[in-house]
Amino acid sequence: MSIAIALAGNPNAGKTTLFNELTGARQHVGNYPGVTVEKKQGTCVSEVGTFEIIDLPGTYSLTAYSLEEVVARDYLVNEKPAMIVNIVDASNLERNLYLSVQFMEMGIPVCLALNMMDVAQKRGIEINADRLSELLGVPVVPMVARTGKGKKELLAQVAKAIDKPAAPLLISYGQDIDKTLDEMEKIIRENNFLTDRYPPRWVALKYLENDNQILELGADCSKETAGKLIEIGEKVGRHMSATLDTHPEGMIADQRYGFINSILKQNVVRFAYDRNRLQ
Ligand code: GDP
Ligand code: K
Ligand code: MG
Repeated sequence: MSIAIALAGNPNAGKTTLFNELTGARQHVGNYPGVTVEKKQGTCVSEVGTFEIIDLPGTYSLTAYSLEEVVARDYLVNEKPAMIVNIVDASNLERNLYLSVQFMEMGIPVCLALNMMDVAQKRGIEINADRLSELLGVPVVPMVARTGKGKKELLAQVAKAIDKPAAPLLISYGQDIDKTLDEMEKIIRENNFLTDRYPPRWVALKYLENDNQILELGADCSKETAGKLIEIGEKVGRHMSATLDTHPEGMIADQRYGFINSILKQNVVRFAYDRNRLQ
């Protein structure tokens, strides 16, 4: 059996281009079970190993708002690929990392394929990939998927990182939410609530995000535990709306962006003087 690698990223980040580059003609197309979303799979034969690559639907987030997001998430949770190769558009880094952070929160090993480096360069955006890698704690490989540049290095990094377990990324969402997550996580663990499939803190986070799919699965698992979690979520929701004029979902998104920005500010991105544009 070859090692399964999920290729994931925002729409138009270059996923299909990289998929073709990695798998060549060794491809087949099917559907995800029960839905009409196309599932492209292919075999990548390389010096460092043979990998089964799955081209996940392009998404901007990992909520349950769209079929694509649910399909991508279900695949990751149920099939447990060895790794996610997360292709990001280097010319639009902040927005693309919003999805990356959510992959890392799930505790699946991630390798960032920093694609569109040619576009970034033309726009005068300089990215320190090593620094980004150090701060995120995952491999980061600069690429131009359209020309195949960086492919070899990507495969080398994937092969190197594949057996290293990844602890779920923990972001602080502010005192109110962090405390609530602690409380919810304890209940989730004590009751083995959905823990056969999902990391406990991730389930708690999804309850605070009002995630439809997890709410439904949770109600099927235990009405009593689900009820407790919803009550705790509503309590912090009322408190936050009274004191901060916000709600948990909004705060979680803001804090994810805050986390990303704090990383990007630490000598990761620099805007070079663009002579051509000014002349
Ligand atoms: P997907 O939506 O993530 O599958 O993205 P695609 O692979 O379809 O790529 C979107 C567009 O970006 C296509 O026109 C590609 O040819 C182009 N593209 C992909 N990678 C690169 C790259 O590294 N540099 C440039 N300039 N264009 C790229
Ligand atoms: K496309
Ligand atoms: Mg595509």
